[in-house]
Amino acid sequence: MNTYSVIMLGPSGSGKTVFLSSMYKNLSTQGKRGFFLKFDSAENRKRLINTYAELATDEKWPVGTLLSEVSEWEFTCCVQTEDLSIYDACKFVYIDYAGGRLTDEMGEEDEEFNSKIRAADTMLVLLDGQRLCNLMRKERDGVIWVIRDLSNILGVVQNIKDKPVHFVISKWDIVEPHYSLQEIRDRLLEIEEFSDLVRIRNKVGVPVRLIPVSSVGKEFATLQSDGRMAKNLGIIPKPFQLEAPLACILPDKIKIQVRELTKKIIEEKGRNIEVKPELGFGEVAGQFFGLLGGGVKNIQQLLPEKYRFDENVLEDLIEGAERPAREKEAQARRRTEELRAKQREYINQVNDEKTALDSAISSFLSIKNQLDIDFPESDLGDV
Ligand SMILES: Nc1nc2c(ncn2[C@@H]2O[C@H](COP(=O)(O)OP(=O)(O)OP(=O)(O)O)[C@@H](O)[C@H]2O)c(=O)[nH]1
Ligand SMILES: [Mg+2]
Repeated sequence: MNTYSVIMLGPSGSGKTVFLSSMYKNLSTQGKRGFFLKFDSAENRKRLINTYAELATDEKWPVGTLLSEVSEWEFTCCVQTEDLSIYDACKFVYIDYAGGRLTDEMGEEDEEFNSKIRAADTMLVLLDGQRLCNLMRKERDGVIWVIRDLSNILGVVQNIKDKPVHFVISKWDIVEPHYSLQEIRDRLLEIEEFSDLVRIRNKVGVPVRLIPVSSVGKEFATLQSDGRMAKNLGIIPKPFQLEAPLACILPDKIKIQVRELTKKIIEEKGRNIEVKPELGFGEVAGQFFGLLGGGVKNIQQLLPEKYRFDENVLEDLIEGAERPAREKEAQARRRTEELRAKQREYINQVNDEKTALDSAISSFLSIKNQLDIDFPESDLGDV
């Protein structure tokens, strides 16, 4: 089965473990979404479900991940058809490290950690919403976060230039009443290390996003004046947008794959064409089709096995990546309707692993499109 891996990076307390447990709980049933996640290992399932139960019902928050603990969570993404048959589509592996590994002095180079990063398909970088609030309010904790935590993480991310980077703003429930995503984005881009990292990726066409999420939703937690996060145990958690980072993995990977293929073919053919940094993705894809002749079918055959999706799905993925991030709202809404209709079509055709994956991808595209509508500033491609 195709497996896509995500390495989670974020300092201690940024919300990685809580995010994972809540994401799993939230995505473990299909609902209208068109896919769901299941665990192969009963032990892991129990561990994550227990963390979630603790999160939702105990007075205390789940304890931080131990330095020695590296958790790899393997989820199978499944699709259930109208006659209730279930098909596996692909696997997602999330690697959760103790945040302390990034920020504490570890002595020697952590070779295992480095090789995990190199092997991952996507980087999910948690930016702590609470610290972002400190930063916005010009508080000392915000400065400490920039100098110590953010700088460390960007140091790790900057060495890896070929993977999508999803900056996930955690604890959006406590940020949202005070600041908009645009304000947070503007403030982050004032930090040179951050804006440099984004610009370098934009030059080589590697997607970078800023995605706000909340693992508990509004009203569940209240930030105290001493910085403690108190729970309101009478409130049921209503997680917000936890599916968005997962839904962006494959659309963003395809974007990189097509650009790389274009470059390779141009080189092989010895053509005197340049894949210029300022070219939009649509133009790159256009060059590509022009060089090859024929349509998406050619791309399909050249892609690595784990990205060789159905032609129509690839077309949707490419078209989705081609759209300017801030296209007109009416147009984007129309596209959502189209994608939903397609999703229903795909789900009716599922009869094996491959068609299940095609169907799951059409669900991912709907979610990604909704993110583009709700938070057009989430795509950092225009920086
Ligand atoms: N308000 C709010 N608080 C959150 C949310 N997610 C996490 N928190 C708070 O942040 C704390 C740390 O979350 P963890 O998931 O344990 O952090 P971690 O990144 O796994 O930390 P380490 O395991 O130490 O690396 C929690 O105990 C909560 O107090 C959220 O969505 N909203
Ligand atoms: Mg943890």
